[in-house]
Amino acid sequence: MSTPQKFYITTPIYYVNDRPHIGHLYSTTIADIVARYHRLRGDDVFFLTGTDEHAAKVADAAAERGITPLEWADQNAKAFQDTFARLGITNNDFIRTSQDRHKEKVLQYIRGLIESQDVYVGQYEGWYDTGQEEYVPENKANEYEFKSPINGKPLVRKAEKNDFFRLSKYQDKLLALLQGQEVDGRRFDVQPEARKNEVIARIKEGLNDVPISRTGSRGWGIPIPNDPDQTIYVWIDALFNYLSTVDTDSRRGYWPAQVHLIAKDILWFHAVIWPAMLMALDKPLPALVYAHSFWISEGQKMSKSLGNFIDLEKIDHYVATFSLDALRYFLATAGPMGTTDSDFAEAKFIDVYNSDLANTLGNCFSRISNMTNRYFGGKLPKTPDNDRGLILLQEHGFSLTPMLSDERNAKIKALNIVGHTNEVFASIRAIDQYIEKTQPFKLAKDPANLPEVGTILYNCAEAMRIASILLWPIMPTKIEQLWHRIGCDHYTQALANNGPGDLNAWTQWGQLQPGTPILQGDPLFPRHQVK
Ligand code: ME8
Repeated sequence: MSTPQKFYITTPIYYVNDRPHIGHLYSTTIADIVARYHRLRGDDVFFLTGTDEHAAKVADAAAERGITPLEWADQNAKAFQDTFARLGITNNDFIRTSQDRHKEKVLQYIRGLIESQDVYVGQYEGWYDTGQEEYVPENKANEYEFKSPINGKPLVRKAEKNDFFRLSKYQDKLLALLQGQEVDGRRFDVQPEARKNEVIARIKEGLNDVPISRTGSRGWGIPIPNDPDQTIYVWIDALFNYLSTVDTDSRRGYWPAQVHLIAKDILWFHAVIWPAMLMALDKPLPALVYAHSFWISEGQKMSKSLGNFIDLEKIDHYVATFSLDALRYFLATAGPMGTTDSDFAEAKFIDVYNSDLANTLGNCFSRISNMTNRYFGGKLPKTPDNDRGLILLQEHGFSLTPMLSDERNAKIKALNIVGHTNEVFASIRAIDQYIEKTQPFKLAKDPANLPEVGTILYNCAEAMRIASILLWPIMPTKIEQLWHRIGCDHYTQALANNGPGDLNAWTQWGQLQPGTPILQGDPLFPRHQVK
């Protein structure tokens, strides 16, 4: 066997000033789906998420409660960890920026930047967005009417002495990289295309050097060596998490990351400042930064005051009512990948649930298992000619096996999970059409037709098996239940504890053994009745 390919994917590390909400769960679930897909392929995956703790707003929130910043960070980091664990997220590590393993590495990187002559001491004055922990350029502050475009709170005028990183020096290299050129043996991409073009346009306006330290952080943050007044600017500290976590003897091979998955709000840091710092440190660049758009809720921007926040309580309501996998499916297929925001609305959720999960996937599997039980005593019948079975199904639009591997990998690589899922569902609909056309339920009335009915049912079960494998990364729990009912527990066993799958071998046609018991059981996705 060849050595598995390394695949490293990250989510943003989330601020611990508050508890997780649907936006955090969304990025982490998409990354989880991609990580699981790569494990299914047999890749050596490292999937990282975590928390960003040294923000001033964390210290503020702690002060309001009369506890230390670390105590507040501990509580919320635990809320993120528990939520992700409970919601089936398979991250390989959880980095907290307050951990020593991170802080030690950051100091090492800062020393590296100082040695590279790309850091100097300067004076900074400007408009600061405390919610986002970033300075807003003068022209933008004006445009935003001196309020945060994210949370509407007033921008704050700040002046301080800081250490600066010579970002301006990297302008030409960054432009060339984003325009698809190789620079000093490196490549780097930002997606979606429209977002990349926005970044390119902004770089062309000219890059200013950026502060990498802050004064007055009241002891919360990583102190700058030999300058106790200053701490490392929380954004610089945070970006380094991607590197610090894998900068150990056993993990170094994972760098550079294949994907940093983020949302559009934090693209500038990831598309410009991060690659420039990595070049200054002479490190390889991540292959792709993908910035998705935002969830809004019931047609409006999510906000606490409007009461339309999809918070942990609402998330739990969806999980309890529809199942965790249904929530994952909705996030994956109705979410804001690409450049448009998506509306999280209950009516839409129910619609997607009933039409795709209850009526298509669940119903198709029920038909197959019911007929197998009715006509063949619950044992998978024999088919005289496997290849002919596949051809028959393909004539009805089943298209999974021919495009497995390359085309599918290209889709996942481009994070086109919607396209991937649409194809799998088109193939499940093709199984349904094949049943409609061949009418095994009518044929079975004459015992002379049973061999033909057997062929049809075998083909359907086999097609469903292949489709189910491709859906596992999105709906692992339900698909493992389905596998149990078709005698495929060995997939579940292989994939347990983040173990590797063998996508290519598993998706070859004709592997279900005739005679295998096909279990009926309750519907995988019971239809949801709107009260
Ligand atoms: O920005 N829709 O942390 P953060 C979709 N600590 N995704 C959303 C969302 C929404 N409405 N709201 C938030 C930070 N997100 C920094 C990051 S990384 C080195 C440091 C998701 O807690 C999305 O991924 O504000 C967004 O980029 C991230 O949460 C911001 O999380």
